[in-house]
Amino acid sequence: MTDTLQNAVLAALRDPAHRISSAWLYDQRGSALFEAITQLPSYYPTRTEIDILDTHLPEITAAIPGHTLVVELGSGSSRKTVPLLNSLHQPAGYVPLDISADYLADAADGLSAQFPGLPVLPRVADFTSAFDLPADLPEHGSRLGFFPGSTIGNLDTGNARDLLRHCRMLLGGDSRFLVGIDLDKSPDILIPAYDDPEGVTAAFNRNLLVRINRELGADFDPDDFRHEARYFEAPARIEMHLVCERAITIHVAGERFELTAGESLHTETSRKYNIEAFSTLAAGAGWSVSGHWIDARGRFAVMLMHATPL
Ligand code: AVI
Repeated sequence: MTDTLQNAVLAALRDPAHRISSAWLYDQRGSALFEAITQLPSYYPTRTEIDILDTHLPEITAAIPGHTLVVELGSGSSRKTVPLLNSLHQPAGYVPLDISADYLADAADGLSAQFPGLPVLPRVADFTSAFDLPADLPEHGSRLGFFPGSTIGNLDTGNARDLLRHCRMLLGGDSRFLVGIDLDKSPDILIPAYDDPEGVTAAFNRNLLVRINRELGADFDPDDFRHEARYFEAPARIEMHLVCERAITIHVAGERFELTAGESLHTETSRKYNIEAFSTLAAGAGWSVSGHWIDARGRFAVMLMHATPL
């Protein structure tokens, strides 16, 4: 991820692909809009993953040793973390990692209140570059990485492999990794999930434009862009774009850019895996799949992996 919004926007506008990391979608309003997306009837991933965990957690956690330290990437919603911690046998501690210090502090406080006596050790981390675990963790004992939500799908293949490998190194030889992935499916289901009739995903995407005007003093009209969700087959993915409705000029940070009608900013990729493709990716990063659980409609999978020698 580029270090500042200004550098990311300038790099995206200079490059003909106009691609910007989806991490910039998540300011305070963007995070609230994403929360609203997870409640939409057409956005199936969140509730499908929760259903899978609700149904299968006893079976999943039976394969995980007691006294394991849980490291969650994304310090997620307690709707997923609480049942996991409840289902594990005497977890040794909980380490939530998140890019937002505020969100992290709230998540950590909430968890501490619900699990008195459980060591909770939050840590700010950006998954698009190398990150560390807190220094004062117990040296011994097994570790469980938890990366729900199919957020791994927002990384391109190389970055996803790097992240899996980095987690393998941080978590160590006696570790497991529980990862949620969204499965490839018909565009008839995927497109409405990323372009809902209520317009919440459109607002989430266009919030980036509002941000650019507000934070970088740019002067264009966000209404000149429309939200578009595009499905591609190989590799299977949804791309979110902000498409220019007419030719416009953007002034930002002392530079001037001309965009023609139909040109778009590519703001997010959301990979849709199948079990085999994800297992192969993970195998190249030191993880072997020991089990996977899929909902009855075959939409989403929770993958349990164990560390293999690097
Ligand atoms: C966070 N991430 C897994 C979401 C996804 O489905 O790729 C982000 C999102 N973008 C639009 N809707 C949801």
